Amino acid sequence: MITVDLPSSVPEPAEPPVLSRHWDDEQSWTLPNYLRRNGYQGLKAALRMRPDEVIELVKTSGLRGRGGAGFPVGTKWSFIPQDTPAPHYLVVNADESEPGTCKDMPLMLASPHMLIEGIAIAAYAIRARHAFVYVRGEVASVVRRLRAAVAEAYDAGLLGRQVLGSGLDLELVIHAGAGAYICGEETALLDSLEGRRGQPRLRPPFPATAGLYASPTVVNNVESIASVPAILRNGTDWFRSMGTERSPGFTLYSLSGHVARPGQYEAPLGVTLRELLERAGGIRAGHTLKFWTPGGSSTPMFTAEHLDVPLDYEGVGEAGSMLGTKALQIFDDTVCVVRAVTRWTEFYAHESCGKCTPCREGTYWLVQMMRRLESGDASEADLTTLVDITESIVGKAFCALGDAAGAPIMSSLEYFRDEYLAHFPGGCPFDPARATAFAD
Ligand code: L3W
Repeated sequence: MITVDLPSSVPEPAEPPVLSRHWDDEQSWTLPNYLRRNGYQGLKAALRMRPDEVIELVKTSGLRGRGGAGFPVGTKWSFIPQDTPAPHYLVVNADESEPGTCKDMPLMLASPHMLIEGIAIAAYAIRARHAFVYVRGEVASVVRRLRAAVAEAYDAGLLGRQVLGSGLDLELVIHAGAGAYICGEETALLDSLEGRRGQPRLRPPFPATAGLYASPTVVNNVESIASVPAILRNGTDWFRSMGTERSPGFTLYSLSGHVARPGQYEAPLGVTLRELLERAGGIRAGHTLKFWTPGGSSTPMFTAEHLDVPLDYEGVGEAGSMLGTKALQIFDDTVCVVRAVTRWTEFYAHESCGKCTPCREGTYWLVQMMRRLESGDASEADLTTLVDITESIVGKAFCALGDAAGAPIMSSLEYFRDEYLAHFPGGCPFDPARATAFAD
């Protein structure tokens, strides 16, 4: 084993990009290249502090979870009880599968050591000796990249016994899932990691008190953990100088669909879609924005009226949606909203784990109704039935998947009820054969 000699640090600008600054560098993922970019300096700083001081620092930074809920990261770490004999675990949720979300995978491909460094800091803070990264099973290239980086880190003394010569012992396992959306739900993920079929557990108890193997467990998203090293290196004022008061810092937004340059855009929290679209070259030529999602299909949709809503947990929340995973799916005027919502609904029905009746049966019926509405073989009364079914799922399902299935339906009805009505009789007005049916 060699123990790595950390080079002295280089100054860092107080503006994004932070997470994605080096994505385009040649071989950005190797340990020597990461070390040249202040790599593992955050861990070195953390190891000079007491674990509770690290938790306090992350709390003060205001970093909020980047996986969908925006829960404060330091607060979650502070929930881990310190007085139990049970081992503590850290689990990174890398099961990114929310429709439109494509930020964690490129982050892990380009900067796997940023994640590993964040894991070592978080494990030190919560006194965990074992950590797991639960990666979506389909992305074999990411699994290979992570495993190679973990091997480099062990060889360099950045994982294993006495990390960087300190008292921290840490084993890290990269675990590939089997491609189920439900395993992105933290308790289903834990069941799957334990070798069972991935289905959500009743909460409480939350994982912080009874998680993996019924032991205190922190489950954090990839981007949340990868944001921690820069906070340790640069301090909480630096982090708080970006973003907004209650949603500080920088984050990765995934832009997909009808934009000129789709991709990942790192920006401070509180940026607007209008600003992001300027960077992404705007809506594709000759078309206008019709509707978009702020955080994947699980969040209620927005329209062109919402171009200036600040994309932070407050702004989006006040406008009636959720920031979610910050997956901005952009749809222009050529898209039939009923068709888009039908596809999303089919996704939720397919991915329902079947554990609870409202979601298992309800999403099946939603698909039947949406297909009927799309085909035009329906009447206005069917819209009432659609709402009835949706309301019997939302808030009554075992986990957030049921609520998610209802979000695009209810929000599309709010903004585009006329477009639903224009489908019957006869079918989709966007069908070229009926192109004049919805001309205005
Ligand atoms: C201890 C308490 N811990 C809350 C913890 C809890 C969790 C975190 C947030 O859903 C959302 C969902 C998706 N004691 C606690 C506590 N915690 N109270 O805080 O909890 P919660 O319940 O607010 O959210 P959640 O269940 O983690 C996440 C939305 O994100 N989403 C993302 C979907 C992504 C996937 C995927 O990629 N596969 O599913 C998009 O919008 O709908 O609403 O850690 O333990 N008193």
